[in-house]
Amino acid sequence: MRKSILITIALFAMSGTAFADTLADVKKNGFLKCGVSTGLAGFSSADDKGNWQGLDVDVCRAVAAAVLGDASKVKYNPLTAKERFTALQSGEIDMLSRNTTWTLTRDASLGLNFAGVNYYDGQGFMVTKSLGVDSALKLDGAAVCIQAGTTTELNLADYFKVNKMKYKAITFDTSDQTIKGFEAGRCDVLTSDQSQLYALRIKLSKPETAIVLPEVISKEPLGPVVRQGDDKWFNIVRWSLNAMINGEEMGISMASAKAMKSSKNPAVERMMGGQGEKLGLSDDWSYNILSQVGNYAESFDRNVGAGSPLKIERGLNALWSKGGIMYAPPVR
Ligand SMILES: N[C@@H](CCC(=O)N[C@@H](CS)C(=O)NCC(=O)O)C(=O)O
Repeated sequence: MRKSILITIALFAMSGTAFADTLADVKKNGFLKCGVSTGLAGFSSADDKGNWQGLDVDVCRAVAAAVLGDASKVKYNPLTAKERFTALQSGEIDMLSRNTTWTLTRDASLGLNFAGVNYYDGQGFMVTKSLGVDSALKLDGAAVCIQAGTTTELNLADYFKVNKMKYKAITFDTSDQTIKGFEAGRCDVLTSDQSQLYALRIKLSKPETAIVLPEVISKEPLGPVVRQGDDKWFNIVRWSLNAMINGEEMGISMASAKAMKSSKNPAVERMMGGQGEKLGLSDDWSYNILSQVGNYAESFDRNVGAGSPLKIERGLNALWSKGGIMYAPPVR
């Protein structure tokens, strides 16, 4: 009995692998189902009219531009940290682009694959100035506001253990609840990925009353995720992101994309045509990304960088050729 159940499960899994064709599904639907956060400024958040924007949203838009020729053909599905992987596993979404950290466990035991990194982050702490603490090492005994189902929970436990400190976790489901809990004084400190601390701080009624402590206690490479067993789709998501990063390196922007189409530079020529068929896409896949969504620098700037309220510096997320570690393999 048990054996037959196992065989059934194995066959089911194999058939899922053999027949999964997310590209065909997306084309048939005429839109991309993209999993995002429930609302995190700069990364994925919706305005009053329900228009989504952010660095993670731009990865969804890039994939829609590559596949459907139209960056606006995306249906956004807001997900909490706890819900996100199930939504992808069950097929409710075609891809996840939601400040999600690439780890061994997530890559190897959830039936999912990370297609790249669109933001190199690290976990930090935010406190009110009035707490009078200038280092995370002075947080022994603190009550900590944190979000359930995140790597943040695990890193926090490790950090306090290694430094022989105690803490009390006050757990929430969404970032909105977490920041409200912090503002209401439910905890002494809020911990999350550093970029998110800045995104949350601007939601406080008096942002200047809170400070981010200097310690960065983990590596949080954030990136888009797809289901295992559909390599064609995996490649499309991976190379849509790579097109944005390579676009920055080659200086191809929303404004210059059209003119760059007739460039005689061989690398730019390859970038703007001749590669689509290998990915199962039309030849203007990358032109559609760069002309409609823009390159990585443009997306970074308007969503989280100098042109946004967050004003995050490029830091690690600068191109490898400019002192950062953002590096995409070549289009050739
Ligand atoms: N990168 C970490 C943390 C991700 C996470 O969900 N962080 C919260 C902390 S603010 C968040 O972004 N929430 C957005 C939401 O509630 O939808 C992970 O992948 O586990």
